[in-house]
Amino acid sequence: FVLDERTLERRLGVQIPLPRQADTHKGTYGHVLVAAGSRHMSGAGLLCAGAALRSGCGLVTWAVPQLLELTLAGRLPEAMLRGLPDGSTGEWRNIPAAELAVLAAGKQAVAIGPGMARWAGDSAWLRELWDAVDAPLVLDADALNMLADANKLADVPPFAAWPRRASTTVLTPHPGEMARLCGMSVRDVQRDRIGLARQFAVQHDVTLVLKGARTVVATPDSDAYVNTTGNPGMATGGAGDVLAGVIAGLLAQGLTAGQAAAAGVFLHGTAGDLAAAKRPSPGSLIAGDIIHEL
Ligand code: NPW
Ligand code: AMP
Ligand code: MG
Repeated sequence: FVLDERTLERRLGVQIPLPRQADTHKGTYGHVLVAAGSRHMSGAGLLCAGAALRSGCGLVTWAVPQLLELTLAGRLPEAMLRGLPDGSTGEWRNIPAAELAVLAAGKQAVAIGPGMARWAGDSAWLRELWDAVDAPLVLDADALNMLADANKLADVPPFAAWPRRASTTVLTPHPGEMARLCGMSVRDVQRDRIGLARQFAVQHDVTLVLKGARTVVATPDSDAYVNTTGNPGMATGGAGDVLAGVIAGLLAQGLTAGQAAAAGVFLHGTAGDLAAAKRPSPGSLIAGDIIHEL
């Protein structure tokens, strides 16, 4: 399906902008947990949590390695900041998965991965959260690398053997991450984007967002949507971190995984188009501009 406003409304039942009733409060719109950012990539967390806030959810808690907490305090005042014990490294590798699982309890959506970095044994860390988190889950960037690494490590079952989650899961790979997940080259990923995305979504029972120009959203029931919005100005660091936050923000408001992924991709591209139109050239667009336009 061509992913435009008409498809969103008629096929997916999503009205843009999302309706907001008068007699509601922040609890009505859901609480997102963002686990993103580390010592050298705190910006990825800032962008992801900031985008979740702009997507209309009621509350955002942003979890970071404890070393970063004081530096980041006040950078995103609308989000609640939680530093997790990191052995004073500023890295996620020392934070027990159980610490994050405790924070995830009671949230309506959880986004994991942007700017998290990779470490040996990371797949077991993610597998613990895969089982422990009850809420809809968005996995991006380094969380996707952890899934890919599961196919190589001896002490964790390959991703295909992981149990089905009770709730929904959205994966948001760019072609490089998709190549790692599928054990193939970027060229092969790009050869049949729709076919590969659909096959992966069905096989793994996830909603798969294969990013890039004309992002493909594939659902576990084998539907595929090709986005019509976005522009090459969005080929800039952090644009994907923003998308992960948008999708989590929409999930927290009660949209299904298919609705949230499709609407998130469409709105993220629309915001990118509005941002590009305001610049003298698309090349001067930066990821934070996309958040402003949301
Ligand atoms: P090539 O060689 O460039 O053509 P990585 P990353 C390929 C964080 N960030 N079409 C690409 O190919 C992220 O959240 C933090 C085709 C290359 O092989 C992650 O945690 C920021 N190929 C971490 O950095 C801002 C494509 O994928 C590989 C493609 C690493 O993420 C930046 C590169 O991917 C960043 O968001 C496409 N459309 N897109 C911050 N401010 O804190 C990518 N590739 O190795 O996964 O590196 O995406 O930069
Ligand atoms: P990431 O590589 O994770 O930072 O994600 C980049 C984001 O920007 C994704 O949502 C892409 O779909 C989008 N993007 C990157 N390049 C383009 C492009 N040439 N046209 C449209 N969207 C793009
Ligand atoms: Mg990315």
